[in-house]
Amino acid sequence: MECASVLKSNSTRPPPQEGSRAVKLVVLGDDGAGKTSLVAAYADKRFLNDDERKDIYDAFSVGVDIEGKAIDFRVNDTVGEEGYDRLRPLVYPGTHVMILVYSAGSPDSLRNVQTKWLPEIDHHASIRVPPLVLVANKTDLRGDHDKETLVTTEQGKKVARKIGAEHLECSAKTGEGVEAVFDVACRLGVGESDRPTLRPICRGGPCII
Ligand SMILES: Nc1nc2c(ncn2[C@@H]2O[C@H](COP(=O)(O)OP(=O)(O)OP(=O)(O)O)[C@@H](O)[C@H]2O)c(=O)[nH]1
Ligand SMILES: [Mg+2]
Repeated sequence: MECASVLKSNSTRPPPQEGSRAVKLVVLGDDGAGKTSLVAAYADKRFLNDDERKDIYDAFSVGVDIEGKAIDFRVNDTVGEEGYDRLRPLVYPGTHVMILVYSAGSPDSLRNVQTKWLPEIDHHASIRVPPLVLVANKTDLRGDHDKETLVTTEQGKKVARKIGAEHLECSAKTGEGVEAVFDVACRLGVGESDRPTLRPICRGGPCII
């Protein structure tokens, strides 16, 4: 499952320049956390309605400039549903950075970061674990006072520290924070794509080389 090199025609993002360095991003996390909405908010700068939120964003490339370096930023959306547990890892090989999304309105989705997503990443990454950006999406829900089950920034940061990830917050709905999420991810990915040798896993326990 390699990344397609085209973006939807109505995208506001430029296509990658020929010969630019490829940085592969995989976006994963619970079913309904808002991965596809987040990817679309980045690609097209708008919030998708229910009819549009199909799998049209599963893989695309955009041209990004990071400190004067032209990057072919390959964004891969995934499906969180359990039924895709065997199919999803097919996209992992060659990943330079991962965005792990949870919903600020779902404590379960944050819990699953450690119980489901980290084990899955570790299992399939072999000894090369890419840098992770843990992202709280749907922060707009914090303004909804009828919503009782919210995740605080502190709770998210605590998990991020435990798993050795960057922590960022955004709302695909309002667009707030979306640009920063992908900017940080791309920069981490560029660093990883520069890395000539394998990196040890050092998540809490002893380093394995
Ligand atoms: N309030 C709010 N709702 C959001 C936001 N992002 C996504 N949603 C809603 O959350 C639901 C799930 O969004 P998706 O983008 O389909 O979630 P997903 O993570 O791609 O789900 P799967 O593809 O099934 O794994 C939809 O009803 C979206 O409209 C957000 O930032 N704020
Ligand atoms: Mg989706």
